[in-house]
Amino acid sequence: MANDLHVYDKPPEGANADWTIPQNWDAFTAAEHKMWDRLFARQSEMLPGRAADAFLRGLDVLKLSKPGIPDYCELNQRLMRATGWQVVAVPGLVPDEVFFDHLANRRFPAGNFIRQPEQLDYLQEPDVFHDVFGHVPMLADPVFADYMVAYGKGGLRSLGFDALDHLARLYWYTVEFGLIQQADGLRIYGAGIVSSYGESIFALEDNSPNRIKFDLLRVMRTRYRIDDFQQNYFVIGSLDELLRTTAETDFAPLYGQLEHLPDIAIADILDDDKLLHRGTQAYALNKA
Ligand code: HBI
Ligand code: FE
Repeated sequence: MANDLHVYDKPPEGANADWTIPQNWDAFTAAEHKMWDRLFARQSEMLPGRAADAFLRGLDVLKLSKPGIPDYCELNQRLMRATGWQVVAVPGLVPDEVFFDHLANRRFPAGNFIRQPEQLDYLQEPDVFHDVFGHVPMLADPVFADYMVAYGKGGLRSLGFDALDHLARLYWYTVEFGLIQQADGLRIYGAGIVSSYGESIFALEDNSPNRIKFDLLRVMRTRYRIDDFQQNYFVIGSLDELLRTTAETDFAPLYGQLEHLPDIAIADILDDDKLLHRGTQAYALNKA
């Protein structure tokens, strides 16, 4: 499948009204399956001791170590049994309301193409490796699975509040780039990290980024970058904490508060922050 940016305002030719398409697993070439295997081998080797227990359990329960791009018929049987979620194929990025509606109904939309060899470390649009290897293992965890449903429902409600930018930051700093404090140390669970070789090491071990205890309002005020490693990571104490602080919070008053609070610049540290590590920002400064 072509690998240009798929950003449309209506479902493309051949897609369903909800933007899903058939995975058409048989159409993936041997080279595409080999690309998956190459990325899988590189990531799975470095994740023990770095990825959250829930992520590693998910890889195991879903049998993602089977060679090749996963066939969703097979994957979904295991995922359904674990948490009632399923993976559906989409051509690429889908509109926000479509995305939220899928999540609210326990469907995770996954890009139906795989990166080219020259994009091994970075691509802008989520491909099947980022979406399935990065996101789906956590969806086999019952608590995280419920968090994602709550996020989808919250997303649909936010559309009436003009609050999408704030809510997107919550997704960014948890689902994509979240860290978790386990009893045996700091671990990664965000899909953007676990699907990236360089960032998996950087997020945990580099002195550059700030590591700050997760706070819902703080996160929703914090800008982020999409072009390079993050300058901040937010650390949750447990998946239960994450689910509780979001599922039990009425976001409407928060949105009201946020209207009057300024955004926080990417690497700023506030007096109220519970800092686990004050970043040197050496990495970002070297590039500037
Ligand atoms: N579409 N396929 C896909 N994947 C995403 O992660 C995604 C999307 N559309 C919108 C969207 N994300 C954003 O609304 C969220 O990141 C908040
Ligand atoms: Fe993602």
